[in-house]
Amino acid sequence: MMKSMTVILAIFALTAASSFAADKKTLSWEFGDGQTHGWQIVSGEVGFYDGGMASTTYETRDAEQTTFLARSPMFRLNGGGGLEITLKGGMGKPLPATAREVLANPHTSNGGPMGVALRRVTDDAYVLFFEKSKTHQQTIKVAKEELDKLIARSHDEVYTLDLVDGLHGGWGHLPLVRASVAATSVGQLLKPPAGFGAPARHLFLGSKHGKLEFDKKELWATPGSKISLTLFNSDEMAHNFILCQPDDKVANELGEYVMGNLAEMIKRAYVPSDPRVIAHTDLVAPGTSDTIYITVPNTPGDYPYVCTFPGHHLLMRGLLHVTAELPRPKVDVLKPPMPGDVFRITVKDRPIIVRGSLNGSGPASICVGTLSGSQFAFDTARCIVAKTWMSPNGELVNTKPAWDGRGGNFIQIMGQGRFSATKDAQPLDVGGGDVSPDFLGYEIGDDGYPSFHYKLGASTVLVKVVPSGDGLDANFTLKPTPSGATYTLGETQSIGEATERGTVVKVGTNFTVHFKTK
Ligand SMILES: [Cu+2]
Repeated sequence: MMKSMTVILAIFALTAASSFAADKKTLSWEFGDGQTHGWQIVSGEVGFYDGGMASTTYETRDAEQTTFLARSPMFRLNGGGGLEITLKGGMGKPLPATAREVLANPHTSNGGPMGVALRRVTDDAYVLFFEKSKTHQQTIKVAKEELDKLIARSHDEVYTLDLVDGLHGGWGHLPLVRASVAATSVGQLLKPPAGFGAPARHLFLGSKHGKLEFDKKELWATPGSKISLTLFNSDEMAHNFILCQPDDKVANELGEYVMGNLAEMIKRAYVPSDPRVIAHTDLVAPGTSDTIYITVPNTPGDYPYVCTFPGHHLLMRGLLHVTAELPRPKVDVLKPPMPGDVFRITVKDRPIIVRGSLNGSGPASICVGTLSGSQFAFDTARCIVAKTWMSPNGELVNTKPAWDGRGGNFIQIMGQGRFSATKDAQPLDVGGGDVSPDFLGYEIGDDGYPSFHYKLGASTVLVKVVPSGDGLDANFTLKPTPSGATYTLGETQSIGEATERGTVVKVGTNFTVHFKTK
């Protein structure tokens, strides 16, 4: 009886902790008015474009770009619904696994990552990431059930939405038109004390309900850095967090001291006066949180943390790893929250364009799915049709390997291969010898097919590939007409009467190379 009385007293004796009572509201942001609405510009410069928030910079196409990263206010998912993002603009490479990998490349060239991620704040992991799968406005929805899986993993996780655009400039931007998520803002819980400055990182810790465990048994911080640590308590019992000097016995010894000196310890919110205590929260009552600000020790090591509420120290503990290099977090939720067939891109009533890295065609490939099933990949670096394939059911590519590899793997063609250019092939020669094509960009015509623009020597080159007869026609326009321009035929190709592989055909202003695919 006496014991339970003291526990209740202790709860009422708490100092001012912040209540974080979860509502079922939806946080939503609309950027059509040219305001950032509390989003922080972490990298690059913000601009507003096409009804959304985007990077302001307009660098030269394919030149080095400033990586743009805009970050929403921090929030906890509240289970009241799903998540919805509306994006315009282009498509880029998949996002890496963490925000710090994005920021490690403040400049990107030849195509950077593009998309929106749900970032777990404590370890910086992109637990869900959203990329556009088409080049027009697209709304990506995540159902409540998907977000509930994240909540089940930890009630006490805090997230941001990160808008990443490493591929703006001439390639087009990635304007974020609106975003909404069933979540509760938590930024107001964080108020660094005067003179502390802005914490380099925010760590969030919670409890596993009914288990007497912290939701994380490991945390990471770099030596000497300034961090905030918030203990959320959505459990029914009071908890605290005590960070200790590296010492295997300290958690047991502090816990036992509290148990043996309850009368004294109640007055001190169960924090023993011990030189091994580096930092601690208040005793945090159910439904509240407490945030502390810590200057991380300069000495690398494993610093134990423990809850010293009587009896909790045996189970409720973990280690803060102080290391110069933060590890890549284990991200167990990588699946983009879209229908299962999203990876296999199929042509319906309009040609489809998928950009990515394709084996044999290079990292700057543009795959085009035509309405006839004759598909091709254009290698923009070399100004060539690098591959053709035939897909009777209209499938174009499978992007799943690229998703799974976070951009490190190739996308796969779907269908039967017909033509593959050799590694160094550059069939169009304007007569200047070893002149490299300079890609100026592509535009999509009213018919949905792209035309590719180049400067090659003194000429501009325009290439448009469209389905024709038993395959594809690559229509070339050269201005001014270079004297002595030639085109060397590959397999299954023809120009006029010439069909033999390796034939060098002299070409003029307009000429067509036919690729047989059927
Ligand atoms: Cu506890």
